[in-house]
Amino acid sequence: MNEQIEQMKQEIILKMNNVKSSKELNDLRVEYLGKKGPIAELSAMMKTIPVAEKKQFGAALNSLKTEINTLFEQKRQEINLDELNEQLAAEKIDITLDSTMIPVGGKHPIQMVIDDVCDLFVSMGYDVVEGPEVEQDLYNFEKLNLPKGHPARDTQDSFYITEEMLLRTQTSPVQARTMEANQEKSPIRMICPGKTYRRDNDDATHSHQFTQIEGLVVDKNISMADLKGTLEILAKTMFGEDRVIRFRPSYFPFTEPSLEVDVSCFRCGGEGCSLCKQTGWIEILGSGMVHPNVLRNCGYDPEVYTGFAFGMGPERIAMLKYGINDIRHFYTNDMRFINDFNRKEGGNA
Ligand code: 2U9
Repeated sequence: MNEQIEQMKQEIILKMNNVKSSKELNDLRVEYLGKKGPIAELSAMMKTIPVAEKKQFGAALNSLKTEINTLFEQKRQEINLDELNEQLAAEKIDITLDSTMIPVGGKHPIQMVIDDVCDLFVSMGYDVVEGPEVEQDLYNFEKLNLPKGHPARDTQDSFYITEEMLLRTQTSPVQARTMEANQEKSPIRMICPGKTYRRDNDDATHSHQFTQIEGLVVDKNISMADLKGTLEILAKTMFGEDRVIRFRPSYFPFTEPSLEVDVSCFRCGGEGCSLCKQTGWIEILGSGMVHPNVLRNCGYDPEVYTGFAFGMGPERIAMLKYGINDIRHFYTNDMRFINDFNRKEGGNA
């Protein structure tokens, strides 16, 4: 009987050596240790064993069971480890691979100009205010001293949506709304950047959609000296410390007097060159003292309050600063143009 037990043990060890997976090991366990397996059969034989041999047979059988269980447990641990290593190898991620370089956005040159101007005016205590691009005729024209039939409306050929609504032709309605909404009629210092729209045939110097930055100051005792000092700081900040400005008389319906502002040429310093068309001066802005009608239309008493306003086109400023010769470059998204402005490659790792 002991021989039979030893034989079975050797048989199990032999089969166990060929086992490759936990499933095969389980199958082998069921085969030998299951209810209908040979070990169960040996246990059942206990009944038939003569009493004198029972003790020794029982001990041999128990030792076989213990040994076999130990062998199965060892093999199970071995297989678990192998399987875990296989899984780890299969799921391994090679983090040494180069990351893909993807292009990341940079600032558009128009936004650079807008940000520079806003930063300057915020540093001087101005608020940056934005407003609707779909605007009422009332705020785009009427309140700004441009009643229906006014000839200056023709110079701002507009995209009307209905009789009363249009795409704003300037950012000035934002100032008109702000003045009107100011119940206390307290002083105003504001700067308004934004998109504007005029019916125009696009060419190198015209775009039906463009941007504006306008500024407005309203308070008691505001004079043209305040306007000149403010615009001098603007010109020096945008075009260099050595710049000086000059005023030329002009006409805008919303300002009186109205003034065009030139800056001394930042390329030749005023000597005369191709950029300034040999004049030494470059036009950069329109400005003026707020027209009394505009103050009144927006709820400010022109006998008590005065104000100055100015407006500029960021496209023109960017074209001058960065030597761009066609306004359409700003809007046609040619990557060769866009990449010239501060764009960087960035990784995604
Ligand atoms: C209010 C009162 C007055 C805004 C002003 C200009 C002069 C001006 C042009 C510059 C280039 C427009 O983009 S552009 O073509 N603008 O010359 N704008 S004064 O005056 C205001 C605005 C709002 C209530």
